[in-house]
Amino acid sequence: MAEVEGRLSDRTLACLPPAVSRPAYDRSALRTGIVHLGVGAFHRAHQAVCTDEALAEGPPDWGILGVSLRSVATCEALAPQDGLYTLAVRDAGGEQLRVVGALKTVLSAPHARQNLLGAMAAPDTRIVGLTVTEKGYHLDPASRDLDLEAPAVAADLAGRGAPATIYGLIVEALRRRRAAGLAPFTVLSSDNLPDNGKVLRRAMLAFAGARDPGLEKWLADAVAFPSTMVDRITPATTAEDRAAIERSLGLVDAWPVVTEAFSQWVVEDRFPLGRPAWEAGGAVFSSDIAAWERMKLRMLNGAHSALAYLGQLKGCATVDAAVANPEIAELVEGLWRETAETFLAPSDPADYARALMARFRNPTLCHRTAQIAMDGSQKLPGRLLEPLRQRLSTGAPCRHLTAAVAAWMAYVVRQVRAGGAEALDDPLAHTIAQSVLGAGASPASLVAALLSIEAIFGRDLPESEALCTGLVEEIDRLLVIKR
Ligand code: CS2
Repeated sequence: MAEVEGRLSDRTLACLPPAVSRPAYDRSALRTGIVHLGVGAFHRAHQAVCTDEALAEGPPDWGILGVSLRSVATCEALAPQDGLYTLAVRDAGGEQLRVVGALKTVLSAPHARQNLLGAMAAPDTRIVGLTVTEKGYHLDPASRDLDLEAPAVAADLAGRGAPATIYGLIVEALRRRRAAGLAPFTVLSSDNLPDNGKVLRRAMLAFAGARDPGLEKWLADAVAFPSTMVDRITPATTAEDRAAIERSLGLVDAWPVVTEAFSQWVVEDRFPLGRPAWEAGGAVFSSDIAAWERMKLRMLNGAHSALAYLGQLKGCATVDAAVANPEIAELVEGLWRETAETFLAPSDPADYARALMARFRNPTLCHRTAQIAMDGSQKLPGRLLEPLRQRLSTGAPCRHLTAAVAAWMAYVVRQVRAGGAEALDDPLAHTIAQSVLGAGASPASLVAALLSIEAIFGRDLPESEALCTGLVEEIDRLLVIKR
């Protein structure tokens, strides 16, 4: 096969095949209005695309400075491409390619902390966005309070070295703005946390208060933390995706993003310094984010976690393969029936469930169950344990929610027995592994040991006899599954 020559960049945009859409605005006029922390695939498939649409219709003030908080890989891939990358939208109808231009610059925080802080404190910057995944918030998963003792948070608080966490960076940038007489930027979380804006505000105030009570007061009075619900299924890009996209482009793109056609963004409209006209990209502004967010987090993400763990146990590597398995499909449908009764739905949950199943069946995404299975300790509480708690408190049946939690338990037991803590990709891997290895072999002792991890299950759930009995029955069955 012929080698692709040349690389995607401002200079080569004109060489793209006509079927590939490209930025419909003058990129050389872009100014940085948004600094976005966590420039992974999800941000590039979602908010950056909405911003691209807004830039095509509005002023050039909302270019994005995309920041990798830990790795250098995204920056090394995108900097030579002037921040350009391809979005491949795939469904049964085929694939549509589009080059997105909203990222004006990309940088890697570990190598450019002072530049980053300078950009966050610059007058043009009006929004600091975040997609750093649940663990990037360093919360106690059960209480959702900031863990001031998490090593990275404690290091930032003690001022050891340049700030590295979202708290250290944002609070330092806000301190500089206050000292310079500048209004604060809006802090916009787009992660899958219940009440993401409120929770981030509480954690940020706790951090600022531990550092400087005067700054905490300013933050409390002046900084807006709108809540959001974000949705677009975006699997990690594979080497095969990259090679196929390069062949279609006729140019090298070191880090394209693959996603589905569906995209949804519901945002609370609180941006004191203004915002892009994201409506152009389909964003909806609402004062009631909670209803949207509960439905999405408990139905889409809850089902995702359930099918990922059961899928892993049954040897289903991708989401579409998992939902093709009758037992997994039954679990997902049952979970939806139980969970749909735990929130006030903004639209008909049965329609929402049907649309979700169609999205999960998308055969072109190859969304890996192993990717979704990561970080279970951070994901379970909002997705599965909150609806479970609600139903337990009213005595409502919880068979499917219980089975989903049991699938997580059986999955971690299997991983730990095979490879210890290293076999788990989770910030609480060591705690989970200790519980599993310290428990006896019986299902009852495994359930008791895992349920006693307070950071995940709180103090109340282990006390529910109905839950413990249900979990023991399920685990007993799941642990004998042979792949
Ligand atoms: C998934 C999400 O990996 C996961 O935990 O459940 O990333 C999911 O694909 C997105 O939230 C969809 O909007």
